[in-house]
Amino acid sequence: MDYSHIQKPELGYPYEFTLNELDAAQACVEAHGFAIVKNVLSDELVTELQQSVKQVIDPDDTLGEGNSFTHTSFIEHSPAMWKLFDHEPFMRAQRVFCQTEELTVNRTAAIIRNPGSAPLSWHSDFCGFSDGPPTSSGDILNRGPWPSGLWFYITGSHPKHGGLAVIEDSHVEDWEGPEGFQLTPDKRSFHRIGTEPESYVGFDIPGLVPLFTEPGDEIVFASRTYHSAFPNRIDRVRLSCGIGLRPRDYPLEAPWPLSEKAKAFKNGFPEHLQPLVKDYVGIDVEWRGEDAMMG
Ligand SMILES: O=C(O)CCC(=O)C(=O)O
Ligand SMILES: [Fe+2]
Repeated sequence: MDYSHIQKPELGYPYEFTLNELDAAQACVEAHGFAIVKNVLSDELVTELQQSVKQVIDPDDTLGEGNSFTHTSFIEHSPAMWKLFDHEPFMRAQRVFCQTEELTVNRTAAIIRNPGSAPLSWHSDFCGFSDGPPTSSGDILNRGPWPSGLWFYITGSHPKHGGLAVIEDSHVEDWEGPEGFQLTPDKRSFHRIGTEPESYVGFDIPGLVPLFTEPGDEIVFASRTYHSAFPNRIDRVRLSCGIGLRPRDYPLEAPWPLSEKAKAFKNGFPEHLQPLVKDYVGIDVEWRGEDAMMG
């Protein structure tokens, strides 16, 4: 399927904002579950991040056509990403979106989607739909009210280029799925009514908003917002990266030990930025809670 015909939608409300309109952007995230902030990164930072994502994930360009890779602790490997914390426009925006002055790094990622790569299935990153004990790293890191999406699509977000799509108004607690669909039993995705309860892949959904951004723009979405990515159908690699932040005073304990790499990252972080990583717990994507083992 080719998605190059999809046009940027006119919604009944503004959802693109400048750095001088951060409160309005946050109001849009609260009302509709997402917003775009234009020109958060300088061209220089965009170029450095593009180079860093390639260098960390696929330095020899061997990932191969049609393939994707997600790095789940990117900041531990990318000094280029550290520069964002000294970029005041970025910090100012994150304080608004996390609704606090005191932030800590929660989790970070970088993704390469090569030409020919497949669409992503629809999902919410939120892992707090059930109250049980944690079973995976997401259950620890994605259970709070902070934004799940604080992303930079540093080669741009477009439907033909593996861009992001969200479902407007899907961020609220009692959301039941798009019209004609129902949530999967774990509520992390949805499927067409009358079909198997498997995460849906496709872009024919009521409420879908394809996001169009330039490389320096930030895409913000709320904790529960359902989202997906289009396939990359152009001859250019899609690169993205993001820093998830959370309020520093939110109690969060990780059951996994801090890896050597995470320790080195924290120790090597500049002195004046140490408060931002003091409570960083790293991530162990292999970690499984006891319930997961029994189940
Ligand atoms: O690849 C994308 O554009 C989105 C990635 C995503 O939603 C995720 O990693 O949870
Ligand atoms: Fe996601």
